[in-house]
Amino acid sequence: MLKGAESYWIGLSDQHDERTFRWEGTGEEVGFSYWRKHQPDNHGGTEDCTHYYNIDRYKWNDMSCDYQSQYICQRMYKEFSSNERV
Ligand SMILES: [Ca+2]
Ligand SMILES: [Ca+2]
Repeated sequence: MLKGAESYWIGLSDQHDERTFRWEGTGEEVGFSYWRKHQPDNHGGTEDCTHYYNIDRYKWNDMSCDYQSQYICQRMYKEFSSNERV
């Protein structure tokens, strides 16, 4: 990951219909787009979730959903362990 960059997931995915990005929850098609250049590229054929970095003008990139759950688990673990120390 780029230095100083934080990644944020947005609830947008094309898991059910490749190349059609929908909001998770409502299932509505996204009415606008703010993709980075050359994205979404569905890299490796497995990128169905969307995130952005707090740099690069917050532009979107599609990324593997597996990575998303991993990231969220790590975050929760960190918060949990820091609470424990207090
Ligand atoms: Ca995809
Ligand atoms: Ca991508």
